[in-house]
Amino acid sequence: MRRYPAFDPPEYVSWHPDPEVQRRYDATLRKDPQRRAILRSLSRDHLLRLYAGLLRARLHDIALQRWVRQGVLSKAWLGTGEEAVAVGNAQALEAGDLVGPMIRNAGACHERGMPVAQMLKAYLGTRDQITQGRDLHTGDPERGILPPISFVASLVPVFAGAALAFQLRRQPNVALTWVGDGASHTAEFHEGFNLAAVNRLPLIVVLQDNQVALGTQLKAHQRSELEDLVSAYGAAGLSCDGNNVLDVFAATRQAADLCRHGRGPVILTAHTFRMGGHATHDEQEGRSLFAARVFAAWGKQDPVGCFEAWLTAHGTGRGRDGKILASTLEATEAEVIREVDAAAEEALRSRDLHSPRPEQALGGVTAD
Ligand SMILES: Cc1ncc(C[n+]2csc(CCOP(=O)(O)OP(=O)(O)O)c2C)c(N)n1
Ligand SMILES: [Mg+2]
Repeated sequence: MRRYPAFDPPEYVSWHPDPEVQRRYDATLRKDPQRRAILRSLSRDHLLRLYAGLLRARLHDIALQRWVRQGVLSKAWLGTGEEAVAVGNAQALEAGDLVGPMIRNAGACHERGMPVAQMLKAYLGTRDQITQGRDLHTGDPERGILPPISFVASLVPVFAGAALAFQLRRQPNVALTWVGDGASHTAEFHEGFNLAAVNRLPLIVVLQDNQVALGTQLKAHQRSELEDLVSAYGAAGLSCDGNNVLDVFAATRQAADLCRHGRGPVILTAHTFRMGGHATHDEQEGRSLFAARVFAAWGKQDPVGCFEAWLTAHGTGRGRDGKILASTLEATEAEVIREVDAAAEEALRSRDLHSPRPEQALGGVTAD
């Protein structure tokens, strides 16, 4: 992909594939026979959809960063470096499944069908979107995307409830939400997940381990392996490489399959890394938490770059026709750039035309 020196983490600016990292990327995809079978069934179009999803997530964040730099926004919470988690999870689900993305999982919103413009309008607080200017947390219930509130893990009990509804109605759907490594210590996570475990509900909680919670490193808030957590609940646990969109996709399909066969809930741990600050305001502090070599190592695992390199080397794996040419990826990228640019323009127009009026703050606060 094109790189953006003014906005990208420095490790991404002159990114090129590292042979050892790419070897491990491919080896991860060969490890589990069930995941291999899931991935073999993916068409060329599907692979390109995953690629477009990663780009959309990266460019959505770059649009936000640009606005922060220009003073349009005061700050933004980014998913840079973690795109493969939300995108791989979201694209692996079926119609009728429900997602509840936290703010770092913006990729799940657009990959479940929400126009990028709607997402950007939520950030700008315009009237013509779901929160009508009250909150930047966003979603679209009609598309099966429940907007979160800012309290981390508070969607876990809500999603246990949604999963219970699926079970009672004998609907073959799953409810999927995300918690960070830090949020896995909250009471709401425990209460919600325990309820789901006892009732074998079709709930997937993706434990997005980006190694840090605000300014606290994982090792300062977690003694055991995150994967050990699930044994306390007697539930199923899976883990995946959170920088490898195909591994995330296949693991999510496995988790959903368990849930659809009455063997949920599942904690799916995805290991990844926050390539910056908690938000744009503490970029430097975020960087000072880890040695430069840690950023360098994760930088080589850029989820977009690694997938791109894998696609051009392997594609569908079905002979010459399966290979995906760099020119095809470039054409996909050009389309996504146009889409996100147009979305940003539309959102800015809305800011001018549809700012909320002060008296509107009092309406629509409670349900009638
Ligand atoms: C219940 C609750 N406690 C504290 C906060 C303040 N807070 C916002 S994000 C955050 C850190 C979350 O870390 P993690 O769960 O690892 O998610 P990440 O930000 O790394 O994606 C905290 C403590 C909050 N939003 N909700
Ligand atoms: Mg975290």
